[in-house]
Amino acid sequence: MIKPDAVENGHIGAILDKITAAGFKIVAMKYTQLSKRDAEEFYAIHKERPFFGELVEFMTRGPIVAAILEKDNAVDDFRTLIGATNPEEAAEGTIRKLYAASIGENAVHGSDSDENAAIESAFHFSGREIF
Ligand code: FUP
Repeated sequence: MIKPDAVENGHIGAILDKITAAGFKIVAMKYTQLSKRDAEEFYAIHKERPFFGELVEFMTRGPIVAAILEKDNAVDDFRTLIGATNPEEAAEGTIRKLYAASIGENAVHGSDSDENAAIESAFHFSGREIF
């Protein structure tokens, strides 16, 4: 996902450019906005964490871009491309270093395993939206 902060700041094009330049193929994509219920479900794993309320508030405050990306070693390579969760710790040139302001508003989401990538893909897309 390209998160609401990056959308608000006009970074959709630059982020997609970095993603495709890094060799990812976009096999599904949509511009949409998460409801409170959507965000609570998507981030259910964090529901007991102190930042959960703020996370849901942030993720629902404006539109996002959801996409499914395909590449060999996609999960690890995408996490390398986006950088650490906290942009202050993200490597130079990573998407979060370039476009994120804080750990809470960190511009992009990437799946953390192939298993979660499949779950998150099904959360956003139906079979006929995937190419
Ligand atoms: P990531 O996998 O890099 O997206 O990071 P996590 O799954 O650990 O966290 C998911 C989201 O929770 C982050 F993108 C932002 C939010 N978060 C905070 O707001 N504060 C924290 O200390 C950790 C995560």
